[in-house]
Amino acid sequence: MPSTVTIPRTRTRPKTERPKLHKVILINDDFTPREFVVTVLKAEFRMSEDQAHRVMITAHRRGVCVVAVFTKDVAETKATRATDAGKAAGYPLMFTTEPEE
Ligand code: TYC
Repeated sequence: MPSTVTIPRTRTRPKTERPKLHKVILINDDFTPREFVVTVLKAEFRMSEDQAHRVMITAHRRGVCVVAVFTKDVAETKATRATDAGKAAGYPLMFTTEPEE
């Protein structure tokens, strides 16, 4: 019978970490009409008129507003689609993403 005992030198960490969420951020500009911003927020982020108006007016007053948080892929796809909707209509509307702390 073998008389040695092997003790693992490294500890296995339980895999409970969730993927980091990423914020979609709406940036204010001086050219995109307010109503267009509201329309994009409703279409791309499934917001009600009321929610979309609140987010738009916050970005308008403060410069930026967090729209929502998603996994990295979803946040980037939605930010790109929403930015492209502005571009297609000739507006400089801009959505960016950043990881949550
Ligand atoms: N500032 C724009 C205007 O006065 C409206 C606007 C709001 C544009 C929010 C972008 O992210 C934005 N027409």
